[in-house]
Amino acid sequence: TSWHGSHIGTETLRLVEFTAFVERQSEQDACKQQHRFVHIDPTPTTEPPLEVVDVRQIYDKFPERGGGLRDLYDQGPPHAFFLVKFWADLSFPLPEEEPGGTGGVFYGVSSRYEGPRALTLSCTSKVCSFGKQVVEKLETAEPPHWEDGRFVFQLQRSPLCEYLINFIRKLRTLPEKPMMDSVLENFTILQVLRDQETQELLLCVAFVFEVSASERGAQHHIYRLGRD
Ligand code: MYR
Repeated sequence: TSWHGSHIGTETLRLVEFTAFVERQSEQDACKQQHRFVHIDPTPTTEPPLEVVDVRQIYDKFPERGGGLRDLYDQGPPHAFFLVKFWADLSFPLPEEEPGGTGGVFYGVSSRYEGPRALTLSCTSKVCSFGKQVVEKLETAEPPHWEDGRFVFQLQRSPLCEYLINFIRKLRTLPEKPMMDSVLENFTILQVLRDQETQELLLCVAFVFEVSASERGAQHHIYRLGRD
């Protein structure tokens, strides 16, 4: 069926674009320098269908019970569950904020979704360390606008939580990629998108991470989550 394509989405909601970034407003030139840690861009529809990963393989990377991944998957619908492996690009040339400096560094995340229904879209993000939730962020998308025959939902420039900013800063101080990757083995993020009024689950995306080899830039691979 049409929604079983190569993208993150169902018949009601599709992820179009996702970016986590850091930006520095330079004082001399009013221009912003942006570096993307991770990025999912609008995918061409010609790609092959997604491979399936068994959701049980990643249960222990997230809280399981009490609204965790196992409970969520039990409630379904199963075709709304996805896994994204990111190879994050942490090799940005921006200098860290100097102590006592003017700051001017912004860490943010922007995402865009689309679908046929006008609804109020809520997004819950759980940041997990060793499978335990350390941060939870609840947001509501801007009211959707109608564009080219579908509704477009945006969560623009949401500030990254302090925990993640510090995590990225510490990760960058590690000397080698294998050390960063072993820290990242225990770091995951779970996002759940719902229709705020009905609480219907529209999408659930589990994120796992490695760092990219510096010359390759950010990469990602998308899977669907299944269970037989
Ligand atoms: C928050 O705002 O802190 C929670 C929501 C985070 C959304 C996902 C951000 C992806 C972060 C990528 C950072 C790369 C770490 C290796």
